[in-house]
Amino acid sequence: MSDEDTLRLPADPLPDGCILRLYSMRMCPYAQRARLVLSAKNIKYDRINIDLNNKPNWFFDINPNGEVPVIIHNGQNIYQSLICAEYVEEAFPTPQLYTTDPVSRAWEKIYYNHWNSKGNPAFYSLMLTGCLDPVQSKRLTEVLEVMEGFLKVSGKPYYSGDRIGFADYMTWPWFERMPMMGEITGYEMKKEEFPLLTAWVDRMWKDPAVLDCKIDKQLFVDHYSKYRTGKPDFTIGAKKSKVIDEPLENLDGLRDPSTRFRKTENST
Ligand SMILES: N[C@@H](CCC(=O)N[C@@H](CS)C(=O)NCC(=O)O)C(=O)O
Repeated sequence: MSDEDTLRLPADPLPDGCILRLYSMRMCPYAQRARLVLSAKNIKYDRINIDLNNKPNWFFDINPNGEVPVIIHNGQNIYQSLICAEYVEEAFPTPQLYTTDPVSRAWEKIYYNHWNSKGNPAFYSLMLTGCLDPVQSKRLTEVLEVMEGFLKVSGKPYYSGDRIGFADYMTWPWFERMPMMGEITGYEMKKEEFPLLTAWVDRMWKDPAVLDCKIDKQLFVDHYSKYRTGKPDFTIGAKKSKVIDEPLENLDGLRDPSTRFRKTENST
């Protein structure tokens, strides 16, 4: 079992050199947003993969939605991927990933918000059909056309301008999953239709943070094939499937707000 599959509590000491703790899940694109920003800033952190089919009760104390990513930094919990990523950007300002000019920064937000509000739902709706459903394919294509248009109008190589930055990292995880989408549904983001987006994807693949956070394509196919049948395996990629060593009842202390971030007597 790899260390990132050992369930450690929010208040447990960080491993040597780590600045914060990230609760994640290997295949999660939202957690990948946080990972990308942390990697781009060279921040050493303690990553812990949560088996979302077996969440310990205390996990709801650090995120009442029961979702990853969650960051624990200086005893504080931060959740929601965009908020986590912005938090990292603000708490660790160098290298700066957002553009400084207010207009450019506003447009970075417009770009990734478009993907977030329109692209994500279209992406998942098509993936869940498991085929080249014409309605859902068209829906995704329309979002990609807007994303292509953004690059065309700006004339820049990245959503963050002349260099890779915040908006690129917030959008990237779903584009990394496009080949998986092809395997599962037959959908293709064709170079002829999306030349600028295709060039952006090629450029993104050269970035060290993108490479650092890369997930094996076959793992994606295996994960989303199960996911779409309603039986996801959130421990996929772990060296063994049972990732929680400790009886769950020993981990319940943090349910009580007065013991928040403190270990129970039973926990190790
Ligand atoms: N809006 C949230 C979405 C996060 C999310 O949906 N994460 C998924 C994993 S990819 C999750 O934790 N799901 C909880 C579950 O399946 O029980 C964010 O941006 O952080």
